[in-house]
Amino acid sequence: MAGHEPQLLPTLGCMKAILIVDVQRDFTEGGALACEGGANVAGAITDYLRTNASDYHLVAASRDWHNPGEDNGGHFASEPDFIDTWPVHCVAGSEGAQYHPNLDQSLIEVEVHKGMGEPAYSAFEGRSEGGQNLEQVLKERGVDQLDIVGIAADYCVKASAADALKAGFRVRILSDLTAAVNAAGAKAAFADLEKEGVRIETAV
Ligand code: VGL
Repeated sequence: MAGHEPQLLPTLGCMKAILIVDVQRDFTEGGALACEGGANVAGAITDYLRTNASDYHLVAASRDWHNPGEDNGGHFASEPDFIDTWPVHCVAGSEGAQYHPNLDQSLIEVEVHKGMGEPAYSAFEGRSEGGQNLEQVLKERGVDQLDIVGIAADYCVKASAADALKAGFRVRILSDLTAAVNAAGAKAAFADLEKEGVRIETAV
């Protein structure tokens, strides 16, 4: 019998990646669309990744990357409502679009940009340098579980988690590694996502 045992372990279906959503200067204190606690979250993500790197097959990140000199499909407004319209933020190549300095960007292996000429809350709307979308990037690497952290909990983290579920990933949000536009909005978003099957946990 022993001679008939397969040489390779069966795929156990636990190839895990982490997605860092929009940890950019403009979404942190002093930025155009500052979320309270954003700078701390950037540092906490760095600490978490340095300690837990071996848990992850892939570290991916998204950046909001809007076109200069236009309203990006109505996403920018001079009198924003902070629900559907926003002040100018994360213009491609600008200082505000940079990763927050507390985030160690050397830990990021794949990046997608989103929002070029359009509102794009979900990282799954983004493209890598090679033109792949995030789902393709993750599935090509055999990833089936995705942890999500970043900013803003109630917008881009929420939309990314919903799309990750739709794409068939097992999804977990590490809530203490997120910052929100509106804390009550994030709480409601997490409650909705939990009902859909997203696990809401903490890193520490
Ligand atoms: C975001 C508002 C507008 C986000 C992006 O990254 O969550 N929020 N654009």
